[in-house]
Amino acid sequence: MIGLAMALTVFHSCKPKGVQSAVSGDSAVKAYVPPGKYDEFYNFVSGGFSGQMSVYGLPSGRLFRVIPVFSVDPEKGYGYSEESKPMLNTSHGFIPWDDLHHPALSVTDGIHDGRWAFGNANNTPRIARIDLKTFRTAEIIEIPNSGGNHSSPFVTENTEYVVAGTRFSVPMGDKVDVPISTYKENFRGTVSFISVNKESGRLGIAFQILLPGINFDLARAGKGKSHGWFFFSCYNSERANTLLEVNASQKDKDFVMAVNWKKAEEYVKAGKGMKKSVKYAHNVYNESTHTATSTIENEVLVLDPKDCPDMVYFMPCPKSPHGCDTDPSGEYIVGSGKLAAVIPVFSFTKIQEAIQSKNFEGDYEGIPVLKYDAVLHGEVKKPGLGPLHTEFDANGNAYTSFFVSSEIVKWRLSDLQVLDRVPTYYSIGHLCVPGGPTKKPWGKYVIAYNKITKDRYLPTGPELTQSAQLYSIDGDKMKLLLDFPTIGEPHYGEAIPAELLVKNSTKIYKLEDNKNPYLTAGEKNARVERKGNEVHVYMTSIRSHFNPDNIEGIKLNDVVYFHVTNLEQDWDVPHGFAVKGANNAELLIMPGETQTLLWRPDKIGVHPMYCTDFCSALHQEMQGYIRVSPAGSNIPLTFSTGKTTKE
Ligand code: K7E
Ligand code: CUA
Repeated sequence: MIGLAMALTVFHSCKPKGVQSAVSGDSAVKAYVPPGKYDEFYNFVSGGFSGQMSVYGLPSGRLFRVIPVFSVDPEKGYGYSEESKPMLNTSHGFIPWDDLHHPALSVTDGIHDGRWAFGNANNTPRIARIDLKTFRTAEIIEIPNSGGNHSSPFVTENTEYVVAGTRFSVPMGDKVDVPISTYKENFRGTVSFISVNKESGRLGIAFQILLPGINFDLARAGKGKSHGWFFFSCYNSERANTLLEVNASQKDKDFVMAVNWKKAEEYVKAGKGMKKSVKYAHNVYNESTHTATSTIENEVLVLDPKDCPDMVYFMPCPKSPHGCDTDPSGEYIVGSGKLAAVIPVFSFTKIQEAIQSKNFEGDYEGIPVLKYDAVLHGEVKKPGLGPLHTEFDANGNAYTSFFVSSEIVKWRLSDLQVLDRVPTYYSIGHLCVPGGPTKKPWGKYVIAYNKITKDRYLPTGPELTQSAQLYSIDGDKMKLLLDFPTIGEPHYGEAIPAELLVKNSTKIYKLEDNKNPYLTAGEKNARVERKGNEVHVYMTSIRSHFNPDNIEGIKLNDVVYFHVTNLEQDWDVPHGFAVKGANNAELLIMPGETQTLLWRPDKIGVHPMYCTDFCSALHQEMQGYIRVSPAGSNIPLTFSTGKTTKE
């Protein structure tokens, strides 16, 4: 008896007070995907300061893949293989990390088309394009004249452009070495429109718009009737350069900025753009050579609203705006002031009328400011505290996240009535309705990406897992179904029906299409070549051996390149490659692919190498040796596989 009572006490005291599971009835069933069954949606979620993007199944919350984007990933050799290193090149040189906040999925006619995902690098401004056939990063473009690419990478209705709005305004051009106290005079902001090639997806900076020195936070493209427009939230219209928590919260209202990008295109055509000399890296991964190249570009086209009337307008928005979201019809633009007590909803029709009748309250640094009341559809009253982001379903409802009051609030776009609210555990940032930012929301769920985990999971030292929560929205009331942990900080996610991706998923790279210059086309071509102190090992891997697997005649101070071609042509049979003492990472080589590891042997002796990915019953036998001799030695360069040991 006593033993049992003790056990119970201990059990209870393990679980901190205040934890609520709040699930009921059929919730478990709704989130349960039986073993061997597929999820209904892919959820692409940013990794925040992990610099990666992760892919989960919904409704199960199961983690499928971590896609390295802006950060090196030794698990996959990304940023470690010679072929992938150029992906992380920038105008500052090789950068192994960044902070990815927002995934955006490509759309055609405003509907998910399953072709690409984009992600933003917040710290060293860049945009990445991920190929959804391979779930790999295919391209990264750096954004010049930017100081923190937060307002990014949102897409237009046909993925004509992805945008990049600078979070920090910075001095630019010839006058960059200036006192910080000259902020108002010398600091400027930009928003960039990055074109996306319809067939190849290839990115290019089409133009930038030069703006006053405010901070751009988030953005959404117009769609439907507002196609051709882009909306950006801005804060720090005070243009403070220190202690922004106080100094950038002085004014009652900041802005949502409306950009007529069709008009901007006309100005570009008419030659209104100024060519500015800049420096930025453009990195592209070539699917047939399996190799990335990095090019440094030197010029960008800049439009100044002074020379381009009717292109940019400001709308007052209370107070320190964060999210800025357009509804599926394109009529409503929802602002979210972090410190505001209401949610302002703007009407695109009214914006157009106000522009026509020049219903301005004045200008801000030469850019017309529309009258708040003239462009307002209405305000959602007493919705909650600290509204951040809004997503939509297909039935005219909006779902807004509230950081401070830690909840999701459902409200109706037409009459702005609050319909339902559910708590989140805890302090939600972004939220995601599958298809929520598109013209055709798939609905069914809303996912909360939380900022604070606190007592939801078993403790893991000072830092707890990051966390997301899944709610059903198919009834009148939102219902919590599931908590699931995430990798990195899950700022935002987009979800897409699995069927849109499954049929296009790459299974192997065809060997006959492999144009890597270091390809070893079949075992008979395996060889080792010396060029001065460079040694090139042309190696193959197939279950379950390397060719060659015995190499001699390598010398100290040699620079050795292992070019490993995986000869397999079956789905899901990668081979790995690692050599003792290599101070980078493994290679993980997909079927039909060639990847290269650079090794600078620093010790005399015989160095083991092996396959790192369990590939067959005889995976553990997939190994070999490399003999390293002194620099002046005359051991000849030899290589073999299957030569028997001398008795
Ligand atoms: Cu709200 Cu960087 Cu989109 Cu995080 S941001 S929450
Ligand atoms: Cu190849 Cu293990």
